[in-house]
Amino acid sequence: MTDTDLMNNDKFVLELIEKSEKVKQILDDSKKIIITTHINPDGDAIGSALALYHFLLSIDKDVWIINYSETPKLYAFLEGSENILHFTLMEHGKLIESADIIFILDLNDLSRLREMASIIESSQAKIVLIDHHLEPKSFADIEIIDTDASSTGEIIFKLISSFQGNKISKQISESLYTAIMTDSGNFRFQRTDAALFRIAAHLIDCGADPVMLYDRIYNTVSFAAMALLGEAMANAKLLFNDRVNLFVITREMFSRTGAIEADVENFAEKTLMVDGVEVGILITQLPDRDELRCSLRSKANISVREIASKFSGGGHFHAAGLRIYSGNLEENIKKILTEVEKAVINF
Ligand SMILES: [Mn+2]
Repeated sequence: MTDTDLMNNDKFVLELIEKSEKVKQILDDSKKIIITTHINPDGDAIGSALALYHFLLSIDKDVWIINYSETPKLYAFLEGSENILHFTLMEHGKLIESADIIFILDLNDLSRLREMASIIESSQAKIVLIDHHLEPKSFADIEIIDTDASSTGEIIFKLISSFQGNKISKQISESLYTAIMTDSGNFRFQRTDAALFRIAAHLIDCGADPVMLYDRIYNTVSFAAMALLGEAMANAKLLFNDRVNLFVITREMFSRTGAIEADVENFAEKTLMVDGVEVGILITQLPDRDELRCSLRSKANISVREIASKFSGGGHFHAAGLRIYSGNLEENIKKILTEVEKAVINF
């Protein structure tokens, strides 16, 4: 299969070729490169960062991945994840300021970098943004954005292929497969199509092990996490003519089961498993601080991103999220349900 076969029928390709030419130009003059991604990184964020990291190392660059949040343990098996740095201003401020290029992955708003944002803004480095979220804010020197992509990993695959052809290393293949698998909900979400499977198949040809990767990501939860999911499901509520399914995870449920915040990662998808449900809501009261996290999922033509935006949240049409930092649980649930009800009634 040639490079273009994997990118065929894709209106994004021409744009990508042009942008990758620009990236190539700035790479030629650069040595110190930083890669970063959003707070609470998911599989797409970590997998994309690692794939780009391995690629840049292979072309002899000095590369650091510096993230505001720690890497979730779930992804610690990926090669190179042990080198991901957990940001502190003291340790990494100077390094970021003196970088030649900063790659920002899988986000469309600098606020998702928290305190790293202002240092990046004051850096002389060229900023390259690679992302697939809707309605990006413009802040980078080069922006490679494909809102039709399943994942940032899919875009990184195309970018790396445009540089060196699509023969890629096992490390990069595993990272990219993880990125694509997790952000497509294990090849179930809307943007899963034949083209995505062709990329996945190619990554398997290049050394990614789909059985092992599935097992590591989806089949390795703790007993406590399973118990928490059980409680969430046992207490789920169908609302608004059974079109909405609500999971609420309270602080008490965390302490009763012994589960931790990271265990909730894949719960949101399960809200949509019920026949007839169009919107799934997962509300999580974080165990250790005053913060309510809400993940929204939808089927059909309901934009949960629009609902999330009412609370300064964001994301994708069918998968979005928001956070609330004050008020009591019951009141906040009511506020969220009010907005969900409007969206469901209007549809
Ligand atoms: Mn993503």
